[in-house]
Amino acid sequence: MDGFDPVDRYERMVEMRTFEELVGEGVADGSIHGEMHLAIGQEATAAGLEPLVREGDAVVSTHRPHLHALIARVDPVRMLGEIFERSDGLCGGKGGHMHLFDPSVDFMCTGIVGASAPIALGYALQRKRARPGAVAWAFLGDGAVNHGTFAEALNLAALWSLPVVFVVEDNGYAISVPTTQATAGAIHRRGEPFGIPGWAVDGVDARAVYEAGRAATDRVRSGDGPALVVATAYRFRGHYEGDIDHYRPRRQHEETMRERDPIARARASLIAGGVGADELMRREEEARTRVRGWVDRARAMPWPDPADALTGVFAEAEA
Ligand SMILES: Cc1ncc(C[n+]2csc(CCOP(=O)(O)OP(=O)(O)O)c2C)c(N)n1
Repeated sequence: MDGFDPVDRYERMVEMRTFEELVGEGVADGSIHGEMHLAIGQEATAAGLEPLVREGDAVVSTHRPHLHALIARVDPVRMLGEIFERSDGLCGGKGGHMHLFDPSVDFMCTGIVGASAPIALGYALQRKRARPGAVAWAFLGDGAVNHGTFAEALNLAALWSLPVVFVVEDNGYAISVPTTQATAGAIHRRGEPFGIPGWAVDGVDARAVYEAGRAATDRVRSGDGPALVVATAYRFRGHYEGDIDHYRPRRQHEETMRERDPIARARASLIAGGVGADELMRREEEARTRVRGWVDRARAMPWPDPADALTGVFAEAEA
């Protein structure tokens, strides 16, 4: 898909939010175990970049990976199968939501904060050598930019002129620590000493994200080296499902969610631009129905066989 179609992007954001909400329901009803990190509030970054992600690219994500996996064209049903711990999930139900791995589209994620950047360099090096024009996308949170790995990755990516797009999603917090209390300077300028240009963009505005992403990918795909995009948004849910979230005063939190809701914002702008409310409602309903169908199919997948517990894991090699 090329170009930016605002109604289509709106529908995709509704799909993304529904995906995250239904996964949240799976946590609440006890179907999903372990820590769960949702990206509700951050949809415009993924949806804005999606038209720029091409077949042959690689995408490396974080502990908050679902929307990145969707734009990397990971099969949503197999992803949900993994999240719901089923044997037909991407990794046989053994990885769970933070360990999604799909070699068929070169998507992976990692729960190690700061690791996505150096890992993406490997994918980028392979692309530079064997797939000109393809890029590796490295997604990071604001918390990750203060890890040494980020500076190391910027340095090597610039030195080797690797085709990598670093995308930092600044959602305001690293767990309970506000970005403002942990991070000096402007994140999008972190690449400057290495000659890497950066774009700072409102991550609640899908079109703005698309425009910045297009400028960044134009550079990277033409072989001029890496680029950095920093998208600022607001994390609606706690750091993980169940986080008591004592660090965000309730009234301020509610207000910020109202102001920084990418879906409400896109809807208002579409209506102001003359798109009919009926058309949007139809699109919303279609998106929700589609995601409910994915979740139903994933929940209907079989459970892993206990006899297979040791296959495909390190214990197998040790046995
Ligand atoms: C190397 C490492 N240190 C600490 C943690 C624990 N941890 C998990 S998520 C997280 C915060 C990450 O914040 P950020 O990068 O801003 O991403 P966000 O959760 O906001 O999406 C931390 C400290 C970890 N997983 N890995």
